[in-house]
Amino acid sequence: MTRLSSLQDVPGGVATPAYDRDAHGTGIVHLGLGAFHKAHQAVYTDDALKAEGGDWRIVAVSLRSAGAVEELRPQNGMFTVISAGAEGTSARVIGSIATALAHAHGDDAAVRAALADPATRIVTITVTEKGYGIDRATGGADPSHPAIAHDLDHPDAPTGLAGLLVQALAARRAAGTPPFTVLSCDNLPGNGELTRGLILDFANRTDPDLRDWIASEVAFPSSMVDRITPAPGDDLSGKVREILGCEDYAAIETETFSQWVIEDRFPTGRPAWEAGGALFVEDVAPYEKMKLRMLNGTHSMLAYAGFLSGKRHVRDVMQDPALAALVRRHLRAAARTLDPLEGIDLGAYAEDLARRFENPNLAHETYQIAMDGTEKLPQRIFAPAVDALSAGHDIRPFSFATAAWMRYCLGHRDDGSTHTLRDPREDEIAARIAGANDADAIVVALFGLPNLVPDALRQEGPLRKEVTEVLREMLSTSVAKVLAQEG
Ligand code: CS2
Repeated sequence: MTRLSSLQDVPGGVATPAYDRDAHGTGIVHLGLGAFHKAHQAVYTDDALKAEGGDWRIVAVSLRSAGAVEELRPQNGMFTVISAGAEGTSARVIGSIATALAHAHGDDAAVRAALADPATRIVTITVTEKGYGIDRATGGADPSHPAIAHDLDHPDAPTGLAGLLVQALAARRAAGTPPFTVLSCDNLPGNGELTRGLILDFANRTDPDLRDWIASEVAFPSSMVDRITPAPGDDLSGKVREILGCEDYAAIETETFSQWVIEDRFPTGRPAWEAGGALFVEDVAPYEKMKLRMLNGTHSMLAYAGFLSGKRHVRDVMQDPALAALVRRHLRAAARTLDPLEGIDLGAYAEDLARRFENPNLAHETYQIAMDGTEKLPQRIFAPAVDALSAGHDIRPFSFATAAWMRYCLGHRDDGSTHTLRDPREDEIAARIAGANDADAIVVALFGLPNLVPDALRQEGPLRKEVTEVLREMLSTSVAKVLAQEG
């Protein structure tokens, strides 16, 4: 069977880029070429190119692995996005990626050139929470993060996000090239401001003048991104073959829903992303807080509770009445921690989220969401828990979610099956809980992880008490029993 490499290969029923790909130059370097970028920013950029044209195609960079690049290159950067909703699926071929580069596999000079190129006016980022290397206590760079440590030692041969951006900005400044705008698209609160703090601190450690130039010249707008995109499953290539009639090794599957809210601060211009439905606002913070606490917070809760009770996919969680009740309880509790947001009905938003989680045509693994808990829980669970506690609201849903994460940290389920945590702090977690034989000791061990749980939650008080109680119950009976009682 042939492989997707030109638009002539695509059958009539599948949408293709409605613009001449070769007529548009590049204007964006994307760092973190994964399924989410392909399902989100690449699609909005495809829409913008169709609506208004411009030299806004993407140089997509994978920082560590080569797989995504090897999949895209023989296909001339093209790939299929399958959108799966409860009503069925549709397919579309995306043409906005012009070039794919594997930084750690021989393309470092090409990446450096793309970042220095005056044509590059925006750098978008999806490196996941753990990719930044931010010290959450100071807001600066974390020197114990492997990429930060390496890049501080080798500023001329950077491997990570901060090192690459600072090197590129220094080169542009030296060449008299205006800087690019840096647009974080990861699920972090105030992602623009956080990235700015990281970059300024990193620059300051090598060149304080450069730090000041970045502080005054570079824009770091924040953005809220949303589209549930599972890691591609084994059955995807078969599905694509059926729809396209050819092979597409770079295809991805995502949900129909998509949202992007962006602060409109792009001094050197931007694509017409509004053509794809992006919303430009003055302040993204309330949207980001809503999405992180309601969608992502509930996702993390259901991932731990669901995975531990043998639910492979989010849709299976939603089929279980007790778990589905816990999902709705968590959505309500998270909503209560938010200020009203003009034009948004939080009750309707919660219902929409529950329906998206139910999507029968999307195979989103609970184990995927459970990954990197120490990077996710602070903004998803702990921050709203602090607010609920100080407002005197019900904190039970947050205590429950925290206990479920702790139970997950033990690395085995009630049926005896074991799992690796897939968390950047997994060794530290394992060392701390080794020998912790009961709920009290596990809570002491995990609440003691530096820079993780806010003091308001760690201290003796209602949340700590509830977390210990729920965990004790899970250990003395079973997760399934506790779910049935709690839901
Ligand atoms: C999920 C997110 O894996 C996770 O942690 O909660 O990737 C989630 O699917 C996206 O943020 C949805 O926009």
